[in-house]
This record gives sequence, structure tokens and C-alpha cells, in this order.
Amino acid sequence: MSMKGKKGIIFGVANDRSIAWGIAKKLLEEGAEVAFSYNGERLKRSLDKLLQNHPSSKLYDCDVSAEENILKVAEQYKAEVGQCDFLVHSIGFADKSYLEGAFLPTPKDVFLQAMDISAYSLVSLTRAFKPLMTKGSSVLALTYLGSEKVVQNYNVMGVAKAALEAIVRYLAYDLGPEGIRVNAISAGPVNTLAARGISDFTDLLKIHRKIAPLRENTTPEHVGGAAYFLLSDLSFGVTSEIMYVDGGYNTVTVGPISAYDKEL
Ligand code: NAD
Ligand code: 0WE
Repeated sequence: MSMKGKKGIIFGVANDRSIAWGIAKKLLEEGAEVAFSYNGERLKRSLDKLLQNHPSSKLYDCDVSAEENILKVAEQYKAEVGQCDFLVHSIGFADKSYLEGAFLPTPKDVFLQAMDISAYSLVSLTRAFKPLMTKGSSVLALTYLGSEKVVQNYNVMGVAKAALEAIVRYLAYDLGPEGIRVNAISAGPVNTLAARGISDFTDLLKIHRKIAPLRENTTPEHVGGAAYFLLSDLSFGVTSEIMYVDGGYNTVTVGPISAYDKEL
């Protein structure tokens, strides 16, 4: 099925490795009209380069930590594009120095900022764009297994993702009667900008490859395929769902013994 005639906006493309770019490529390929939001001038240049073949795409500057920025983007989008058939939230942030070591030391300001940018922003964005949505519109967020199981070092982001997933369910309940769907994709680890500099990330990718039933790392293209399903009319019966796109990793508790340290 094609996305022709559908219009929407994607938050969170930073560069060509972004999960959101994997989603954007698929939607553009299927004929959707896609607008983008970026956080700061530096990322606008990155988007301009990626969208050379789509010069008519609308771009909006938006730091989601301020409500007024979100309201302004929704207003501009309403004037320039109009309807919103899909909205993608692919944004996460926490102070990097608390994404290593113990969770216990996390200060309140670090906790609240992670919650604000990574979870609450989905509420603000959905509220701001809801007047432009109609029956069949679809909202999608990106999450990670660290919300439900401990992943060493994920810490405050795990708590924020748990909130994000609960937000998906409450928004799906609120908007369901109007035929608007809200879902999330729980992606396996992907080597993106947001993963750069995370301690042991390379080992995390390696462990995933050894243990996941599909024996490969998740790619933005894998996520793009599932996102296309969730944003298109193919998924008209699906809402409030957290869909894993992780090669099956989340279903395994003891994987191949060869994957573990021989020193055990
Ligand atoms: P990325 O760095 O490409 O994308 C993160 C985006 O968040 C960037 O575009 C950045 O500009 C944006 N952002 C951060 N703070 C913001 C703010 N205040 N206002 C507006 N935008 C802001 O990395 P990614 O890995 O593609 O991350 C996208 C989403 O996928 C995130 O929600 C992340 O938690 C989730 N996710 C990532 C992985 C992974 O391993 N990379 C796995 C599962 C889920
Ligand atoms: O959600 C994410 C990325 C989260 C993230 C990453 C950064 C790095 C740069 C949030 N905030 C920041 N802040 C920065 O300054 N992922 C799912 C990827 C990820 O991050 C981890 C992981 C995985 C997987 C951190 C620790 C352990 C595992």
C-alpha cells in the first residue's frame, strides 16, 4: 500500500544514521509528503543535505523542551502543510555523565530533563498536532528494552522510556474514539549519534548479534519497514502497541552458550 496523499512530520532526524532517517526514507519512497523538525541550525544543514532530492519538504526548528516552540511548529505546519496523517517522535536525551555507572546518584534536574525531552514531549507534540489529525492518523514513538528490563548504564533513560511507553497507552486510549492510533517501536541497539560515546556500546551491539534469533544488528531500515506498517492504513486495527524491531532479542533469556565469556 502506498502513502500517496498522506502528510506528516518527523521529529528527530540528526543525520543519515538516525533511526528517524530510516523511517523518512521509507515514507518518502512510498509517496508520503514528509515535513521535518530539527533541533538547532547545525542539524538544519544536515537535513538540507539529506533532502536534496526532496527540496519541497518543510523544515521546522524545534527544541522540544519548551512548550512554546512546539506550539509554534504546529502553527507553522498548519499554515504550510495543513493535515497531519502521521507524527513520528524519535527524540531522546539525558545528561551523558549519568548514562554510565550507577542509577542511584541521578540528580533531580537530570531526571526531570530526561523525562521532559524523552517522554513528556510526546504528550505536548500529540496535543499540539491533534487538531490537524483525523480518523486514520497515526502517532509513533521510539523506545528501547531498557524501559522494562535493566540494561547496564541505560539508567535514567530506562525510567524515561518506561514513562514514554505508558504515555503511548494513555494517549492511545484518549484518541482511540476519534480513530487516531498511537504506537511505539522498541528497537534493538543501533549505532547512531545518540549511541556515540556510550561506554561499551560496541560490546552491546556484539552481544545483540550473538543472542538475537536473527543474529544481526537492528538497522534504521528494519525500523523503517515496521514504521511504514504502523503509519499506514495496513495497521488500522493496531493501537497502544509496543512493537519490537530487535531481531527477537527481547524473547531470549539464555542464548547460545558460546556467546558468554569462557571464564564463567
Ligand atoms: P539520533 O541522535 O540520530 O536521534 C536523536 C534525536 O533527538 C536527534 O535528532 C536530536 O536532535 C533529538 N533531540 C535531542 N534533544 C532534543 C530536544 N531537546 N529537542 C528536539 N530534539 C532533540 O539517535 P537515534 O538513536 O536515532 O534516536 C532516535 C530515537 O530512537 C530515540 O528516542 C532513542 O531513544 C530511540 N532508540 C535508539 C536506539 C539506539 O540504539 N540508537 C534503540 C532504541 C531506541
Ligand atoms: O535511547 C538511546 C539513546 C539515549 C541517549 C544517548 C545520549 C548520548 C549523548 C540519551 N541521551 C544522550 N545524551 C548524550 O549526550 N538508546 C536506546 C541507545 C542507547 O544508549 C545507551 C544504551 C543504548 C542501547 C546508554 C547506555 C546503555 C545502553
